[in-house]
Amino acid sequence: MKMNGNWAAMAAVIGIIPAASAAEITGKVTLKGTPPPETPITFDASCGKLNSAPVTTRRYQVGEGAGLANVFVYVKTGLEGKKFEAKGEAPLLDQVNCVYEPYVMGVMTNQVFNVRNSDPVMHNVHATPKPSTGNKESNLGQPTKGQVNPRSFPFPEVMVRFKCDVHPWMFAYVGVVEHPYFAVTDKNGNFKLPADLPAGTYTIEAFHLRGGAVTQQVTVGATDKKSLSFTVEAK
Ligand SMILES: [Cu+2]
Repeated sequence: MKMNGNWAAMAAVIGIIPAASAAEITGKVTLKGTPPPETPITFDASCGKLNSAPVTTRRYQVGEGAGLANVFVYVKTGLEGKKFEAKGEAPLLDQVNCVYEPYVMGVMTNQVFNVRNSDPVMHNVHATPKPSTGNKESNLGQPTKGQVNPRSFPFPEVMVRFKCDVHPWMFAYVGVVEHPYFAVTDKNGNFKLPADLPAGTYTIEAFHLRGGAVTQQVTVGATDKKSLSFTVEAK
């Protein structure tokens, strides 16, 4: 039996070396009730050329099993006093065919994310944080296709609204928190928080722009895997 190369892996499996914290919280957000119908977007001439199919607002995007998309799920309390670094590539807030993509995303405080114009028309990226948070309003003209500008926010805020001053139908929302333990639900309402969550007791909030916030408490050990269900009511 070969020992050297596999020793660490074997030791971890049989529990000699403690595994790194790997609590994992996944789950699903479902919508209860019937949401109001979405509003068709009336584009101007230049944006209309980029959109051959009809586009609507994205207030309630509901998938399989009443799963609700674009819910920002994050650890609201339980990580106070701990310091975290943002990992991986800078997130991207794109503008594609005169619509922000994604509609909802998350970043850490002070994490640089990129804002891109992928369209052959001018956009004006206007961040409108709540003044009480300490985050600053900013206005950024992006006249050129392919233009990329970095942005960041120093203070937590769920959510910072972005609008476009050229196109009044364009909105996006960025959740800013002090740690990396957040996710946005996919088209079927599923989410998965990053898998290296420290053991602890947490308040998890599922925040939907229209339906509001739902919270629940969860306690996870270092290697626990827990699945949470949230229900948001249509308003
Ligand atoms: Cu625009």
